[in-house]
Amino acid sequence: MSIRKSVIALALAVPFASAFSMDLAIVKSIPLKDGSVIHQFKNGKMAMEDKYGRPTRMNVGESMAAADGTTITMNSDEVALLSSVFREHYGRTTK
Ligand SMILES: [Cu+2]
Repeated sequence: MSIRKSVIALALAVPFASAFSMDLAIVKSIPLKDGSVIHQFKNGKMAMEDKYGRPTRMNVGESMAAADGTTITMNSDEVALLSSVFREHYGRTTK
């Protein structure tokens, strides 16, 4: 495929991707001290990824220490949503 054709193909693919990911979009991923990561979705909700890269449960209201020293309070526990994101966007399956 020529470069020009590839660019056009990409331009056509993007609107579908963004329409799909409207609810699933992660706007922010914050690394924690213990190696896990908090993902914040576009709607403001959060989900945790453990240090092995798996979506993991956490209690709402629980505080976590971010790698940069700040404290973050869990406002929601969107494990299922994070699992979908991993499946759809990264091709990873979760156990
Ligand atoms: Cu958490």
